[in-house]
Amino acid sequence: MKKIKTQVGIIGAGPAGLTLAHWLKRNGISSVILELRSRKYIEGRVRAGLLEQNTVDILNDMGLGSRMKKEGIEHDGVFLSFDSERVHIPFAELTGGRRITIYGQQEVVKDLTDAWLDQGEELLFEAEATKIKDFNTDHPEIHFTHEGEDGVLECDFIAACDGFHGIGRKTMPKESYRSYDITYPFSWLGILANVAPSSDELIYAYHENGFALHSLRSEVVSRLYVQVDNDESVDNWSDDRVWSELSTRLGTPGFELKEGPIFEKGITPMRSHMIDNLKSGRLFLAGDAAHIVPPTGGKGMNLAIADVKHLVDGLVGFYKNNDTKDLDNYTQMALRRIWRAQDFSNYMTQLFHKQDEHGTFTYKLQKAKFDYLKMSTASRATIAENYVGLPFETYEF
Ligand code: FAS
Ligand code: PHB
Repeated sequence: MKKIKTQVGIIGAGPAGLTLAHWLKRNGISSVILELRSRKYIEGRVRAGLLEQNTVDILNDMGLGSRMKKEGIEHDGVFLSFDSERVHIPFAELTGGRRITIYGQQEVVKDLTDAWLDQGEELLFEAEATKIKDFNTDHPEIHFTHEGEDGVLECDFIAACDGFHGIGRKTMPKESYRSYDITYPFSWLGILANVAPSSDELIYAYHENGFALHSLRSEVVSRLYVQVDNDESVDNWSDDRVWSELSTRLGTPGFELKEGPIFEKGITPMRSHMIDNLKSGRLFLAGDAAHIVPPTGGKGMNLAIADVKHLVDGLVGFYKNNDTKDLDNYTQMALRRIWRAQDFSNYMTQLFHKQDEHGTFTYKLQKAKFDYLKMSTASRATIAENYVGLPFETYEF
C-alpha cells in the first residue's frame, strides 16, 4: 500500500487542479496531484481556448504566462452576427482596457504541468482516486490506485478538481446541496483546421440554419463550431458539408471564409449544470466538478481557475493565520461568480442558437435582443464586461 502525506490532496490535473497546486506552492503550502489519465492524454485534450483578463493576470502573476505571452493572441473585441447582420463589441474600449486572449486549454495544461514537474513536485499520472474518506475530520484521505497498487494520500484538505465525471461531487452528502440543470436541445460540432483564420476577432453568428462560431488557435490554425442536433454523428458531416454550412452561417457582405484541411472534429453536448454547495467538511470542489456552463460564453476554463482564487484565499488564511473565515465563505464567494457566468453563458446560448422557426415569437425575441445591441452602448458594455470577465473585487459586495 503506497502511503503519501501532504497538506492539500488534489484530484485532477485540469486547469483547476494545476493552478491550485502552483498557487498553494507560492504560499508555501504543499500538495500532491492525482490524475486519472496519462500526461500525453491531458496535454492533447482539445477543449477551451478563450482566456478572460483575470485568468491571464493570474497565470502571469504566478510566473507561468511566458509562452502564453509569446503564442497567445490578444483580442480587443468580438463580432456578433444575426441573420448575416453584424455588430462589433469593442470590449477593451468599453471596459477600460480589459480584453481576452486566445490560447488553447491544452497549452495552459502543458505549461502548468511542465512547470510543476520541473520544480520536482509530485503529480501521479494514471492514478485514479477511488474513494474520499474522513473529510469530516482534520485528517481526510484519498484512496487511489496507481501502477496496479492501492495507495492512500493523507492530507489536511481535499480539493476535488476532477471535472463533471469525477468522484468529488459524488462524495458530497446529497442533502448538503441543491443541483440545477438545463440540457440544451442542440450540441456543437467543433473542428480544428490548418488554415489561417478568416477574421482577426471571433465571430458568433445566429443563422436560420443554426449557430456558428469562428475562433482560432494561431495564425495558421482555425477553430470553428456549428450547431447540430443532439443525436448527430460526425460521420454525417463531411468536410465539404462543414465548410459550406460555416460559410453560409457566418456569411455577411465582404466576408469570405477560408477553407483548409480539417484535422480534428468532435461533438460536445451543451448543458448548464451546477450545485449550490462547494464544501463539505474538509472536502472542496472547484471547476467542472461543481459547475458546467455551455461554451457559448467561453467561461468553462476561466470559472475553474477563478474558483481556485477563492480556495487559495481560504487555505492561506487557515495555514498563515489559523483563520477559517474565507474557507467557510468559499461557497458563498464562488457562487456569486458562478451564477454570473451561468447567466451570461445562458444568455449568449439563447441569443445565438436556432431554437424555433423563423418568424416565431422565440425568434422575434432573439432578434429584439440583437437589435438592442445595435441601438444601446449600455447593452454592448454589458456584453463586454461579462465576456472579458468582471474583476474579482466586483464580487465583494
Ligand atoms: P477538467 O475536466 O479539465 O479536469 C479534471 C481532471 O480530473 C481530468 O484531467 C480528469 O482526467 C481528472 N479526473 C477525473 N476523475 C478522476 C479521478 N477519479 N481520479 C483522478 N483524476 C480524475 N470551455 C470553453 O470555454 N470553451 C470550449 O470550447 C470548451 N470546450 C469543451 C469541450 C469539452 C469536450 C469539454 C468536456 C469541456 C469544454 N469546455 C469548454 C469546458 C472546459 O474548458 C472545462 O470548463 C474545464 O476543462 C474545467 O477544468 P477543470 O475543472 O480543471 O476540469
Ligand atoms: C474556442 O476558441 O474554443 C472558443 C472560443 C469561444 C467560445 C467557445 C470556444 O465561446
